[in-house]
Amino acid sequence: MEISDQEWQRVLDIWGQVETDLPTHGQEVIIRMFQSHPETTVHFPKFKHLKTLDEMKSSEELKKHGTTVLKALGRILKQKGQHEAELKPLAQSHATKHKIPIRHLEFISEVIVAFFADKYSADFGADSQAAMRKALDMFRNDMASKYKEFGFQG
Ligand code: HNN
Repeated sequence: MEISDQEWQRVLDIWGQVETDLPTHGQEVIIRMFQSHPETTVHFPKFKHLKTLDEMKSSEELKKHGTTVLKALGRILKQKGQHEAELKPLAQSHATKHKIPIRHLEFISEVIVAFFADKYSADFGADSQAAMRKALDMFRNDMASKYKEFGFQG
């Protein structure tokens, strides 16, 4: 899969806005994922007690986890595809320890694009959305290959 310099630029431009407040963005991504795909909550025993939207919004732990996820994703995206070093440890833990199906990585990818499109309607138009989709597709494909190296079919 080829991602052009211009496409990477679009991805990193929107990421610059996301990075102005990672905790708020991270919180929203995790909550949207839990709400649209409740099966993703099974990976998080520590969030099981969060039943309502208000409880999710008040959870500092959830916010902290959202920050962790977006920080890791930002580090990966900034490598513009040369992300082997960043990806490998994450693929290992998500394959062998957390056992996260690739389908769940797809859920969060959809959530990220939809949320940024809602929040940044002026700066994240169709071309930027397409570029972000390509970058997240690449991330997922490379995670899937690494999963297989670690013996997890994903
Ligand atoms: O690798 C690690 O285990 C370190 C913690 C971590 C990081 C840096 C996790 C993580 C955990 C461990 C949480 C803890 O120990 O507090 C768990 C249970 N993840 C999960 C579970 C599911 C999950 Mn993910 N992660 N993560 C990261 C970093 C990045 C990251 N994780 C992701 C998804 C979609 C899911 C399924 C719901 C996920 C993504 C997309 C990313 C961004 C690269």
